[in-house]
Amino acid sequence: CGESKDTEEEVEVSEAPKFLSKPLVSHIYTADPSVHVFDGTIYIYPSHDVESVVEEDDSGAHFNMRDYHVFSMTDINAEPVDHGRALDVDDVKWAKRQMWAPDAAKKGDKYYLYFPAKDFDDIFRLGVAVSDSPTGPFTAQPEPMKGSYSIDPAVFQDGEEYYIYWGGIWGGQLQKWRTGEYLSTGKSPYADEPEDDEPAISPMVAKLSDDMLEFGEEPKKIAILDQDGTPIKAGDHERRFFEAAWVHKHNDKYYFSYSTGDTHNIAYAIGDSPYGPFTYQGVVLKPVQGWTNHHSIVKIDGKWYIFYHDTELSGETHLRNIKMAELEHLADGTIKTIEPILK
Ligand code: FUB
Repeated sequence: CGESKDTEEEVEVSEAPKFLSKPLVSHIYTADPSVHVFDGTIYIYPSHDVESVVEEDDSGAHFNMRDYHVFSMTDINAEPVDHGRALDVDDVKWAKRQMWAPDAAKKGDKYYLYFPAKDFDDIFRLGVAVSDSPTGPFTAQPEPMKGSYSIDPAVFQDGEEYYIYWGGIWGGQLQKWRTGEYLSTGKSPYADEPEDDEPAISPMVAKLSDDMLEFGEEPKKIAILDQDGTPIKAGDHERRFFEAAWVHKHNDKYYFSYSTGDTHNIAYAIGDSPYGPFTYQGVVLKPVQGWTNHHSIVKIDGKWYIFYHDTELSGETHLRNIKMAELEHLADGTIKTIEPILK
């Protein structure tokens, strides 16, 4: 027989993080949050959205950002601290405009900021800037990464290796590189896409060079497959890759997550290697307020979180605010779909 208990069993109450589904930053507009934990501190590398005189178009010209601010949080409930301007377009020799979604990595005692921007021919390239501090200021390399194009770089560290993922269609120009050369057809951003029944445009991956400043190998296309092993088709807008690549690892599986663009989901696919192929699984985050959806997934103190953005503060698609929510991997390895709280 067991011991009778005269005291109530202690129940562990895990408190919801203070900022759950609330804007994390409200003194400036922020978007596309790439989050990392470096030496026990949480760092957020977002885009810095600004009012723009440039008219809205299908290429996203109204996302006319010109600098980056880095934020830090001592823990998941701490107020994010703005460390000021970390890099300005005027300090990047090759870049003309549109400093879109960045990411960062730490190797040794150096920090690397990866960012897309349009060059003086209005072609998106990827740049790298270096600092001794995770919050910058960062010093940009004089040239973009050799052979780089398109947008949304995301760096994933797997042991000693660092992989960079990137790409975005339509305004992100990835469809213009289908032949290996930039197709300046002058047509609409959708013009150079494959037919609906052809495989969708693939996001890209490459190992980074030892000095973290260039691709360390020939970039490879990433296959995103249906459950039956066939590539997701270009016409499958609910599931095909659009932009915002991110990779995280859980139970030795690689999770490739991304935005589906005009259907506004963050979807994910699972693979056994950082190069893929990745098999489509479902939706991580349903559409948020505003057209774009862009996220990062990170483990902090043993719990998984998704950082994302919406337009709660402004109601304008190009003036976004970053948020966070808890993310759950279910026992079968799938991710529980998150319904962002809409107002
Ligand atoms: O922030 C500008 C662009 O909007 C990003 O590069 C895309 O991922 C989308 O969020």
